[in-house]
Amino acid sequence: MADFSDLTLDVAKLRRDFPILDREVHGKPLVYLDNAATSQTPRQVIEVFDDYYGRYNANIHRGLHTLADEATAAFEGTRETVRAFLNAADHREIVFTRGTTEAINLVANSWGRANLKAGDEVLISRLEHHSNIVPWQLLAGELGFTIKVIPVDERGALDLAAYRDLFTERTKLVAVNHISNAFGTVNPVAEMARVAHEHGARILVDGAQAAPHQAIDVQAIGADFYAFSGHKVYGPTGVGVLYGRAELLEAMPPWQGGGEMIKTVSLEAPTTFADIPHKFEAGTPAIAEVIALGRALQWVGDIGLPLIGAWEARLLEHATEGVAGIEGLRILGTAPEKAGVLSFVVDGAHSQDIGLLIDQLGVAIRTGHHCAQPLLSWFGVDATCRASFAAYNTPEEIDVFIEGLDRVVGMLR
Ligand code: C6P
Repeated sequence: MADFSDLTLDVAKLRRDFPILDREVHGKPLVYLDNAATSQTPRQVIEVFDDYYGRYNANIHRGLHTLADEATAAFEGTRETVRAFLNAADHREIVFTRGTTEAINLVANSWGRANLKAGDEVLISRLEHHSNIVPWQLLAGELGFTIKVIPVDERGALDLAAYRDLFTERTKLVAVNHISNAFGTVNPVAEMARVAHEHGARILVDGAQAAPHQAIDVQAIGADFYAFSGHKVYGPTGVGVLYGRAELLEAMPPWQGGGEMIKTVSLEAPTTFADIPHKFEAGTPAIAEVIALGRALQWVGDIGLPLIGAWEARLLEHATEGVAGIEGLRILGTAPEKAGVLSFVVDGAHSQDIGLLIDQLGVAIRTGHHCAQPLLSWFGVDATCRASFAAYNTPEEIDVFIEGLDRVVGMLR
C-alpha cells in the first residue's frame, strides 16, 4: 500500500468543494475515476456563473457601461491569471479558445497555412490524441507536406534517439503531447523543444493532460505553442487556451474573421486587424467560462500543483499495486515517467463490459480507444479500460475500484 502520510493534502476538506462527489450512482457512492476525460468542478467555479449572470452579464470590449466594464475587467484579468499559470512572458501571448482541439486547429490553420508547403515535414508522435493528428492530416492533404511519426517503445515511452534521427532540413514543426491521455506517459518536452530548435523547427505542445497535474512553465520548456482545456483542470467546458510566443502570433494571419478581431473594416480598402491576442478571438467569447477558468486556476494554485501531482502519483502507485493481483490483467503504458492514468486490458473480458458493470458499483472509468486509435492499434488492442486520477480521489476510492474490478472480472470470465 502506497504511503500517503508525508503529503499535506487535506483531501477530506478539498472534497467538500465538490458537490458532485456527494452523489450516488446506482445506489452506491460515486467513485469518479474518469478525470482525464473531464475533471469535476469545485463550487468556487460553479459560483462564478451565478455571480456573472446574476450581477454583471455584458458583452466585453465594446460597451462603455458599468456592466461591460466589469465583465471586460474580469475577462482580461483571467488572461493575466493564465499567463502566470503558464509562466508566459506576456499576457498578449494568451489566446482564449474553445479548448485544446480548437487551439491546435488555430495553429494548423493560421501558422500552418502560412509556413508549411509541399515537401516540408511535420513530426507528430504515436502517442497523440486525434486532436493533434487530424488537423495536421487535413492540412497535409491540402498543402502536400509529409507527416512523420515519432515511435514509442513497448512501455509507451517515446524513442528519443529515433526522434532525433527523424529531423531533416525540411522539418518545420514538432506537434507532441506533454502527457499522453491514453497511457499517462510524460514526454520530455523541454528536451524535445531543444532538439526541434536546433534544427530550426517550431514545437507545439498539447498540454491537455499536463495542465491539471504539474506546474507548467512554457518558457522553461521552450514551447513555441502550448494548448490546454479548461474542463480538465477543474474548470468549465467550452474554454481553453493557446499560448503562442508573441513574435510568432504577431506574424500569423487571423484564422477566423468577425467582430473583435479587427482594427478597421472597409468595403473599399483592406481590413486591418487587431493586435494579438484579439486578432485570434473573433466574435463574442465564452465570457463566463473564461472567468470561471481563472477561478479554477486560482483554486488549483491555492492547493499547489506539486502537491496535487505528488498525491496523484501515490494514487497511481496504489492502484498499480492493487490491480497486480487481478489475473490476466495487463497494464498498457509503463513508461518510467508517468502521470495519474492506469490503462489496462483483461484477458477474457471486454473493456466495454468491464466499464458497464463497474458503473453499476458507482465507479466511473472510461473504456474505448480514448481518441488515440493509432496508439492502441500499435499495441494490438482496439480498446482499454482507463482509470485516471485527480486531487480529490482517495486511496479508499482506489480500493473500491480494485475490489469492484476484481468482482466484475470474476463475473465476466
Ligand atoms: N481527451 C480523454 O478522455 P478537448 O476535447 O479539446 O478539450 O481536448 C482534446 C484533447 C487533446 N489532447 C489530449 C492529450 C487530450 O487528452 C484531449 C482530450 C479526453 O482523454 C477526451 S477524448
